[in-house]
Amino acid sequence: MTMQGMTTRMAVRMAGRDDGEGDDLTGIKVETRPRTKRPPLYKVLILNDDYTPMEFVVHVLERFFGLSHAQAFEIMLTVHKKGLAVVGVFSYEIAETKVAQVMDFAQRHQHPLQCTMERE
Ligand code: TYC
Repeated sequence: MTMQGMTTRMAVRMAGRDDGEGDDLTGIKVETRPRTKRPPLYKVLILNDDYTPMEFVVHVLERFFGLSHAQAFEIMLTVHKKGLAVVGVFSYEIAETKVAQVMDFAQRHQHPLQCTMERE
């Protein structure tokens, strides 16, 4: 092996190959590039139906999504006219909790209001 070849190999080994991997000279790969994927987000949707009172939906949106009365009324009307609307975007756990809270609250009041989540 030539000296030039040796020098190049050592340089490559010590500096890595610019592929995000290092080498600690033991031959064991060392992660140098942080691989941080952001967790997926989930849309929480409210669906229209013919029976749930408008005021009940407005109350649900204020209570569980922290919306003002005006914002809640606007979203309720969108659902009423278009069939559904996104009421918020959350992590999986938060979205799941909101859906469960709304479904439980609607059921306890004997309204058929539906709330679901969908990956963004
Ligand atoms: N369509 C219902 C009515 O006329 C009102 C309503 C709005 C129901 C939004 C559900 O998610 C909903 N009483």
